[in-house]
Amino acid sequence: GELLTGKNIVVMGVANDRSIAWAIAKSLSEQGARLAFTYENERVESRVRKLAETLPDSVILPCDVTVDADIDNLAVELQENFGVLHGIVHSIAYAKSEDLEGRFADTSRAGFALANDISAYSLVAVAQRLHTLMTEGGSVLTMTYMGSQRVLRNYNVMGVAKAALEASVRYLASDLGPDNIRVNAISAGPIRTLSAKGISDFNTILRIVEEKAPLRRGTDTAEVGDTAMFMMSHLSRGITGEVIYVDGGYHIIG
Ligand code: 0WD
Repeated sequence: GELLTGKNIVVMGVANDRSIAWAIAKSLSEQGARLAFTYENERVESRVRKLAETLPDSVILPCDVTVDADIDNLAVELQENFGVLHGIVHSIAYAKSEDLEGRFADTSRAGFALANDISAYSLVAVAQRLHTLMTEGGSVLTMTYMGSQRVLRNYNVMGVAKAALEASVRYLASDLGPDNIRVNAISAGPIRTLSAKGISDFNTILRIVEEKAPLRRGTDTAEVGDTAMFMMSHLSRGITGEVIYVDGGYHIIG
Protein backbone atom coordinates (compact mmCIF):
# COMPACT_ATOMS: atom_id res chain seq x y z
CA GLY A 1 0.00 0.00 0.00
CA GLU A 2 1.02 3.60 -0.37
CA LEU A 3 1.41 5.56 2.85
CA LEU A 4 1.74 9.03 1.32
CA THR A 5 -0.90 9.07 -1.41
CA GLY A 6 -2.46 12.54 -1.63
CA LYS A 7 0.36 14.16 0.36
CA ASN A 8 2.21 17.19 -0.98
CA ILE A 9 5.74 17.53 0.36
CA VAL A 10 8.49 20.07 -0.31
CA VAL A 11 12.05 18.71 -0.24
CA MET A 12 14.83 21.28 0.33
CA GLY A 13 18.52 20.45 -0.01
CA VAL A 14 19.05 18.15 -2.97
CA ALA A 15 22.49 19.01 -4.36
CA ASN A 16 23.19 15.79 -6.26
CA ASP A 17 22.25 12.09 -6.31
CA ARG A 18 24.29 11.46 -3.15
CA SER A 19 22.37 14.04 -1.13
CA ILE A 20 20.42 12.73 1.84
CA ALA A 21 17.48 14.81 0.55
CA TRP A 22 17.50 12.81 -2.68
CA ALA A 23 17.29 9.47 -0.85
CA ILE A 24 14.44 10.91 1.21
CA ALA A 25 12.67 12.06 -1.97
CA LYS A 26 12.89 8.58 -3.46
CA SER A 27 11.41 6.98 -0.32
CA LEU A 28 8.59 9.55 -0.26
CA SER A 29 7.84 9.15 -3.96
CA GLU A 30 7.69 5.35 -3.66
CA GLN A 31 4.85 5.83 -1.19
CA GLY A 32 2.90 8.06 -3.55
CA ALA A 33 3.84 11.54 -2.31
CA ARG A 34 3.76 14.47 -4.73
CA LEU A 35 7.03 16.40 -4.39
CA ALA A 36 8.32 19.91 -4.87
CA PHE A 37 12.10 20.34 -4.90
CA THR A 38 13.90 23.56 -4.10
CA TYR A 39 17.37 24.45 -5.30
CA GLU A 40 19.76 27.03 -3.94
CA ASN A 41 21.06 28.58 -7.18
CA GLU A 42 21.71 28.09 -10.91
CA ARG A 43 24.82 26.06 -10.11
CA VAL A 44 22.67 23.15 -8.92
CA GLU A 45 19.45 23.83 -10.83
CA SER A 46 20.06 21.55 -13.83
CA ARG A 47 21.23 18.69 -11.63
CA VAL A 48 18.18 18.97 -9.39
CA ARG A 49 15.91 19.27 -12.44
CA LYS A 50 17.34 16.09 -14.00
CA LEU A 51 16.80 14.16 -10.77
CA ALA A 52 13.31 15.57 -10.17
CA GLU A 53 12.24 14.62 -13.69
CA THR A 54 12.82 10.94 -12.87
CA LEU A 55 9.97 11.10 -10.34
CA PRO A 56 6.33 11.43 -11.42
CA ASP A 57 4.57 14.78 -11.19
CA SER A 58 7.30 16.74 -9.37
CA VAL A 59 7.79 20.50 -9.31
CA ILE A 60 11.08 22.39 -9.01
CA LEU A 61 11.37 25.84 -7.45
CA PRO A 62 14.24 28.20 -6.53
CA CYS A 63 14.94 29.02 -2.88
CA ASP A 64 18.10 30.33 -1.26
CA VAL A 65 17.19 30.06 2.42
CA THR A 66 19.31 33.09 3.35
CA VAL A 67 16.90 35.29 1.35
CA ASP A 68 13.50 35.98 2.97
CA ALA A 69 11.96 37.00 -0.36
CA ASP A 70 12.90 33.57 -1.81
CA ILE A 71 11.01 31.82 0.98
CA ASP A 72 8.03 34.18 0.56
CA ASN A 73 8.02 33.30 -3.15
CA LEU A 74 8.26 29.61 -2.34
CA ALA A 75 5.13 29.90 -0.19
CA VAL A 76 3.26 31.54 -3.09
CA GLU A 77 4.46 28.93 -5.59
CA LEU A 78 3.57 26.01 -3.33
CA GLN A 79 0.13 27.50 -2.72
CA GLU A 80 -0.39 27.74 -6.50
CA ASN A 81 1.00 24.29 -7.30
CA PHE A 82 -0.31 22.30 -4.35
CA GLY A 83 -2.92 24.30 -2.49
CA VAL A 84 -2.47 22.29 0.69
CA LEU A 85 1.01 21.34 1.94
CA HIS A 86 1.52 18.27 4.15
CA GLY A 87 5.25 18.03 4.64
CA ILE A 88 8.54 19.94 4.69
CA VAL A 89 11.90 18.18 4.46
CA HIS A 90 14.72 20.55 5.39
CA SER A 91 18.12 19.01 4.56
CA ILE A 92 20.32 22.08 4.39
CA ALA A 93 23.49 23.12 6.18
CA TYR A 94 26.57 25.20 5.49
CA ALA A 95 29.70 26.48 7.21
CA LYS A 96 32.88 27.94 5.79
CA SER A 97 35.55 25.26 5.42
CA GLU A 98 37.98 27.32 7.56
CA ASP A 99 35.47 26.95 10.42
CA LEU A 100 35.42 23.15 10.10
CA GLU A 101 38.99 22.54 11.21
CA GLY A 102 41.35 23.50 13.98
CA ARG A 103 40.01 25.10 17.15
CA PHE A 104 36.36 26.04 17.62
CA ALA A 105 37.70 28.82 19.82
CA ASP A 106 38.98 30.53 16.66
CA THR A 107 35.55 30.80 15.00
CA SER A 108 34.92 34.29 13.59
CA ARG A 109 31.74 36.28 14.27
CA ALA A 110 30.85 36.14 10.57
CA GLY A 111 31.51 32.40 10.32
CA PHE A 112 29.40 31.70 13.39
CA ALA A 113 26.54 33.85 12.06
CA LEU A 114 26.63 32.27 8.59
CA ALA A 115 26.64 28.68 9.85
CA ASN A 116 23.76 29.38 12.23
CA ASP A 117 21.79 31.35 9.63
CA ILE A 118 21.88 28.65 6.94
CA SER A 119 21.94 25.58 9.16
CA ALA A 120 19.56 26.53 12.00
CA TYR A 121 17.59 29.75 11.43
CA SER A 122 16.55 28.62 7.94
CA LEU A 123 14.32 25.96 9.50
CA VAL A 124 12.53 28.66 11.50
CA ALA A 125 12.26 30.97 8.48
CA VAL A 126 10.78 28.19 6.35
CA ALA A 127 8.38 26.83 8.98
CA GLN A 128 7.23 30.38 9.73
CA ARG A 129 6.18 31.02 6.12
CA LEU A 130 4.96 27.58 5.05
CA HIS A 131 3.02 26.31 8.06
CA THR A 132 -0.06 28.30 7.05
CA LEU A 133 -0.30 26.06 3.96
CA MET A 134 -0.55 23.01 6.24
CA THR A 135 -4.27 23.31 6.79
CA GLU A 136 -4.73 19.54 7.13
CA GLY A 137 -1.92 19.17 9.67
CA GLY A 138 1.63 18.39 8.67
CA SER A 139 5.11 17.08 9.34
CA VAL A 140 8.30 19.14 9.31
CA LEU A 141 11.60 17.25 9.31
CA THR A 142 15.20 18.45 9.47
CA MET A 143 18.58 16.73 9.43
CA THR A 144 21.03 16.92 12.32
CA TYR A 145 24.22 15.26 13.58
CA MET A 146 25.57 14.05 16.93
CA GLY A 147 28.13 16.86 16.95
CA SER A 148 25.30 18.92 18.50
CA GLN A 149 25.56 16.88 21.70
CA ARG A 150 29.25 16.03 21.92
CA VAL A 151 32.47 17.64 20.91
CA LEU A 152 33.59 15.95 17.69
CA ARG A 153 36.89 16.94 16.20
CA ASN A 154 36.57 19.49 13.33
CA TYR A 155 32.76 19.64 13.48
CA ASN A 156 33.16 22.84 15.51
CA VAL A 157 30.74 25.64 14.56
CA MET A 158 28.45 23.15 12.83
CA GLY A 159 27.99 21.34 16.15
CA VAL A 160 26.84 24.60 17.71
CA ALA A 161 24.50 25.26 14.76
CA LYS A 162 23.05 21.74 15.06
CA ALA A 163 22.42 22.31 18.78
CA ALA A 164 20.49 25.47 17.85
CA LEU A 165 18.66 23.50 15.16
CA GLU A 166 17.62 20.75 17.61
CA ALA A 167 16.39 23.31 20.16
CA SER A 168 14.51 25.08 17.35
CA VAL A 169 12.81 21.76 16.56
CA ARG A 170 11.48 21.63 20.14
CA TYR A 171 10.26 25.24 20.23
CA LEU A 172 8.66 24.95 16.78
CA ALA A 173 7.01 21.67 17.82
CA SER A 174 5.52 23.43 20.82
CA ASP A 175 4.22 26.37 18.77
CA LEU A 176 2.84 24.39 15.84
CA GLY A 177 1.54 21.32 17.69
CA PRO A 178 -1.90 22.88 18.35
CA ASP A 179 -2.34 23.04 14.54
CA ASN A 180 -1.46 19.35 14.29
CA ILE A 181 1.90 20.14 12.73
CA ARG A 182 4.73 17.96 14.00
CA VAL A 183 8.39 19.02 13.93
CA ASN A 184 11.23 16.51 14.26
CA ALA A 185 14.84 15.86 13.33
CA ILE A 186 16.73 12.81 12.13
CA SER A 187 20.26 12.55 13.48
CA ALA A 188 22.07 10.54 10.82
CA GLY A 189 25.37 8.76 11.14
CA PRO A 190 28.17 10.04 8.89
CA ILE A 191 27.46 9.62 5.17
CA ARG A 192 29.79 10.46 2.28
CA THR A 193 28.03 13.38 0.53
CA LEU A 194 29.13 16.70 -0.93
CA SER A 195 28.78 18.35 2.50
CA ALA A 196 30.84 15.62 4.16
CA LYS A 197 33.71 16.63 1.85
CA GLY A 198 34.07 19.73 4.01
CA ILE A 199 34.84 17.67 7.13
CA SER A 200 38.49 16.75 7.50
CA ASP A 201 39.31 13.19 8.59
CA PHE A 202 35.96 11.92 7.30
CA ASN A 203 37.45 8.51 6.39
CA THR A 204 38.70 8.03 9.92
CA ILE A 205 35.25 8.87 11.29
CA LEU A 206 33.63 6.30 8.97
CA ARG A 207 36.11 3.61 9.99
CA ILE A 208 35.48 4.18 13.69
CA VAL A 209 31.71 3.97 13.15
CA GLU A 210 32.05 0.67 11.25
CA GLU A 211 34.12 -0.70 14.11
CA LYS A 212 32.07 0.54 17.10
CA ALA A 213 28.43 0.95 16.03
CA PRO A 214 26.16 -1.86 17.29
CA LEU A 215 25.22 -2.65 13.67
CA ARG A 216 28.94 -2.66 12.70
CA ARG A 217 28.43 -0.64 9.55
CA GLY A 218 28.02 2.90 8.32
CA THR A 219 24.73 4.64 7.67
CA ASP A 220 23.11 4.40 4.26
CA THR A 221 21.11 7.29 2.76
CA ALA A 222 18.32 4.83 1.91
CA GLU A 223 17.75 3.99 5.58
CA VAL A 224 17.57 7.70 6.39
CA GLY A 225 15.10 8.00 3.49
CA ASP A 226 12.86 5.30 4.91
CA THR A 227 12.85 6.83 8.40
CA ALA A 228 11.98 10.18 6.83
CA MET A 229 9.12 8.48 4.99
CA PHE A 230 7.83 7.15 8.33
CA MET A 231 8.16 10.64 9.84
CA MET A 232 6.12 12.14 6.97
CA SER A 233 3.43 9.48 7.31
CA HIS A 234 0.43 8.94 9.59
CA LEU A 235 2.40 6.12 11.26
CA SER A 236 4.48 8.66 13.23
CA ARG A 237 1.47 10.80 14.24
CA GLY A 238 2.32 10.66 17.96
CA ILE A 239 5.89 11.91 17.57
CA THR A 240 6.89 15.57 17.75
CA GLY A 241 9.80 17.64 19.05
CA GLU A 242 12.01 14.55 18.76
CA VAL A 243 15.50 13.78 17.48
CA ILE A 244 15.58 10.27 16.03
CA TYR A 245 18.99 8.69 15.54
CA VAL A 246 19.52 6.74 12.33
CA ASP A 247 23.15 5.82 12.92
CA GLY A 248 23.33 2.08 13.45
CA GLY A 249 23.24 2.79 17.18
CA TYR A 250 26.64 4.49 17.25
CA HIS A 251 25.53 7.26 19.62
CA ILE A 252 24.82 4.84 22.50
CA ILE A 253 28.40 3.58 22.59
CA GLY A 254 30.80 5.19 25.05
O1 0WD B 1 27.31 12.72 7.14
C1 0WD B 1 26.48 13.45 6.64
N1 0WD B 1 26.49 13.74 5.35
C2 0WD B 1 25.40 14.01 7.51
C3 0WD B 1 24.66 15.09 7.09
C4 0WD B 1 25.20 13.41 8.85
C5 0WD B 1 24.13 14.01 9.60
C6 0WD B 1 23.44 15.09 9.14
N2 0WD B 1 23.71 15.62 7.90
C7 0WD B 1 22.92 16.78 7.47
C8 0WD B 1 23.69 17.97 6.96
O2 0WD B 1 24.24 18.72 8.02
C9 0WD B 1 22.58 18.73 6.24
O3 0WD B 1 21.76 19.40 7.19
O4 0WD B 1 22.08 16.43 6.40
C10 0WD B 1 21.76 17.58 5.64
C11 0WD B 1 22.02 17.30 4.16
O5 0WD B 1 23.40 17.11 3.97
P1 0WD B 1 24.02 16.19 2.83
O6 0WD B 1 22.98 15.48 2.09
O7 0WD B 1 25.11 15.44 3.48
O8 0WD B 1 24.76 17.26 1.91
P2 0WD B 1 24.53 17.90 0.47
O9 0WD B 1 24.22 16.86 -0.52
O10 0WD B 1 25.73 18.77 0.21
O11 0WD B 1 23.27 18.84 0.67
C12 0WD B 1 23.26 19.99 1.47
C13 0WD B 1 22.76 21.14 0.62
C14 0WD B 1 23.76 22.01 -0.10
O12 0WD B 1 24.62 21.45 -0.85
P3 0WD B 1 26.05 22.23 -1.10
O13 0WD B 1 27.01 21.08 -0.97
O14 0WD B 1 25.90 22.80 -2.46
O15 0WD B 1 26.29 23.24 0.00
O16 0WD B 1 22.19 22.19 1.34
C15 0WD B 1 21.90 23.17 0.38
C16 0WD B 1 22.77 22.93 -0.81
O17 0WD B 1 22.05 22.38 -1.85
N3 0WD B 1 22.14 24.53 0.80
C17 0WD B 1 21.25 25.49 0.62
N4 0WD B 1 19.99 25.47 0.13
C18 0WD B 1 19.35 26.64 0.05
N5 0WD B 1 19.87 27.79 0.45
C19 0WD B 1 21.87 26.66 1.06
C20 0WD B 1 21.12 27.85 0.95
N6 0WD B 1 21.61 29.03 1.33
N7 0WD B 1 23.11 26.36 1.49
C21 0WD B 1 23.27 25.06 1.34
